[in-house]
Amino acid sequence: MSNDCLFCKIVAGTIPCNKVYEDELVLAFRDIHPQAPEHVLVIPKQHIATLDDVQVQARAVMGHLMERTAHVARLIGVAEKGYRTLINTRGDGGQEVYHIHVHILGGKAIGPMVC
Ligand code: DGP
Repeated sequence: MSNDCLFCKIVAGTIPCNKVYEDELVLAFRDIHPQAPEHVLVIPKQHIATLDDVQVQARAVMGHLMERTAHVARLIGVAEKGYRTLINTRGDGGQEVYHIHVHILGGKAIGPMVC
């Protein structure tokens, strides 16, 4: 846990969230500023700042994060029609919260990537 990390505080329960799914390794909750009808963030409970900070030792938790992301997409009902997953990394990648998270965006046709 990192004391000055917003998402670590959500994991610890000191900041509330609209929880969708939780197990021993990951937490999924609704994004506070949704960019689609369904917008959920899936995070590891372990503090990892960015995708660039993922070490070999975190392979198991990252594999679990991806498998559970698909599970959460099914839970919120977007799997059948499809959805976008996104990990923003550092400044040019548009990352605002430095605790790695997968965005799940769905509930509408999102269309091709535009940068
Ligand atoms: P990113 O730009 O990839 O770092 O996305 C961070 C997301 O986190 C952004 O879509 C808004 C969301 N967010 C920021 N603060 C909070 C919060 O306090 N609660 C929740 N649920 N989401 C937050």
